[in-house]
This record gives sequence, C-alpha cells and structure tokens, in this order.
Amino acid sequence: MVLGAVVIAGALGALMVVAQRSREGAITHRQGMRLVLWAGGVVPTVVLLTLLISTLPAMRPIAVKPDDLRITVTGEQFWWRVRYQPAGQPAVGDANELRVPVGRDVELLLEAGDVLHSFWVPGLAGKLDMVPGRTNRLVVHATRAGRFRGQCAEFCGLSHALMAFDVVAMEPAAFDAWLAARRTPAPVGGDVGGEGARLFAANGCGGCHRVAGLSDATIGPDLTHLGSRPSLGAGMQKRTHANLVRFIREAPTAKPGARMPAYPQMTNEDAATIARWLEQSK
Ligand code: HEC
Ligand SMILES: [Cu+2]
Repeated sequence: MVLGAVVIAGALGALMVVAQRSREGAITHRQGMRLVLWAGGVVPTVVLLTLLISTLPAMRPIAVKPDDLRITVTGEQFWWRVRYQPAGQPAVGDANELRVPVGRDVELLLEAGDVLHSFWVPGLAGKLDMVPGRTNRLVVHATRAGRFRGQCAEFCGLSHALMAFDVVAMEPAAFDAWLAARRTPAPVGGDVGGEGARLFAANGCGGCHRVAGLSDATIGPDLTHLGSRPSLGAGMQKRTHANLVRFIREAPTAKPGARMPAYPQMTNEDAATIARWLEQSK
C-alpha cells in the first residue's frame, strides 16, 4: 500500500513538472484530445479488463468433495453454536470455539439464530454474513496449526463487540482423534451425581445448557467441554475461576445484554462449586 502511494505520488509529481515546463501550445488541441482518449480511456480499460479476466478463476468458490468435513456455525446473541458434521458419522455439538484440521478443505455452513451476525476470522478466511433463514457457505483451508482469533463483524446488539471466538487449527491426525473423543464425552468431572451437578440442576441451568449425561437444552452454549476452552463468554475474557464465578452469578452485568439470567440470591460458595465442577469438564 505504501509502495502504491509512493508510485502514484511520484507519477503525479513528474506529470506536474512536465506540465509546468512545457510551453503553451506545445501540442495541438487534436493531439491533446487523442492523449486523453488513449492514456485516460483505452489503456486503463485494457489493463483493468486484463486484470479482471486473469483473476476471475481465483474468485470461484472452492469446490468441496462429498466426504469433506462440514461444520455448521450459527451466530446467536452473543455467542457461537458449533456443529461438526463429518461425512457418514454422527454430528458433534460444541460452542464458542471452532477446530479445523490443517491441510484439508472444510466447508462452513453459516447461519444465524436471531439477528444478522458476521463470521470473520482474518487469519483464515474472508468475512461472510450470517443471515437468519439462510445458509451461507464458506470454505476454509488452514495451512498451519495454531489459534486464529475470530470476531462477529456485523452489529448484532449490546454485546456485539464481546462476541468473539477462537479457531484452533490442528494437525489432521490430532484433529481426528479429538473429534472421535468428542463423540463419547465422559460425564463432566467424571460425576453427574456430585454437589456441582446437583446445584446446576437445582438452579435450572440445565433448562438452557447442555451438559452431556445431565441435560440436553440448546438455548445457551453447550457446557460439556467448557473446561477445555481458554476463554469465557464467547472470547470475552480469560476463563479464570474468578471470572467464571462472576459470570455464573451476574452474567448480564459481566456481559451486557447476555440472554442468561442473573442469580443474585446464589451464594458465592455455590457459584464456586458449580464453577469448579464445570472447570473439570474437558
Ligand atoms: C435462560 C437460559 C439460561 C439459563 C437458565 C442459564 N444460562 Fe448460562 N448462558 C445462557 C446464554 C444465552 C449464554 C451465552 C451468553 C453470551 O455469551 O452472550 C450463557 C452462557 C453461559 C456460560 C459461558 C459459556 C461459554 O462458552 O463461555 C456459562 C459458564 C454459563 N452460561 C453457566 C450457567 C450456569 C452455571 C447457569 C445456572 C446457574 C446458567 N448458565 C443458566 C443462557 C442461560
Ligand atoms: Cu454477532
């Protein structure tokens, strides 16, 4: 960009010098008109047309093969619903984090559950709107392992700016093993009968959240693997114990507009017990 600016500034400067130095009447009116026609019309048209035609093939959407992995990502106020659909195998649900295998095409089916959102992972792919009632396709192909930050890029309400997520690109073998493990989730913390699970149920958390083996609700993010996510509240903050306790007790204060009720009567100890239990849910 800087180089482009320098080239344009240089060319304009040179033209200015030439224009100032040349005598009046150095070229006839006819010659002048011809110069404008060629330099201002014909040459740019040919150059731009050539560029357009030569880059058109690269703009075609990448074709996916039937056995490529499909992942449905749904934008919700203000979090991300994720559903892995490997060909010929049962689907796997998750939230607020996306994992993809390095070196393979992955087709993302982008949807919206409520209002307009926009899926944007600058390190991985372009930006694409998520529109209620329709499915937009985006094919991504990670070329190296690592974590890529994503962000909702369409204003969707109060906490729009707090609607982020991570894409984790994994080596293909590690990804396959991870997805297979996800298909058989162990009960959270190894127990669904403990005090954390009891408080979770008693406070009605299971009316909105799925925790494998305990509840199956889909209104809020799936919490089965919360303990494996480094961030909390859709990339809003680090998932420290203190942040988690606060989020459980006062989600709408921690995240304005969040569609999760506050629990002002809940004691800090109870919130901490639920938090410790969820933290074990890898
Ligand atoms: C009315 C539905 C509802 C109830 C009840 C509810 N939640 Fe939530 N919860 C949500 C929604 C919606 C979000 C997503 C908020 C956001 O990020 O915008 C959420 C987010 C969360 C998160 C963050 C998830 C993540 O991926 O970072 C945690 C943890 C959580 N809830 C725990 C609880 C616990 C514990 C309870 C019970 C004390 C509870 N929730 C009750 C709807 C609910
Ligand atoms: Cu959004």
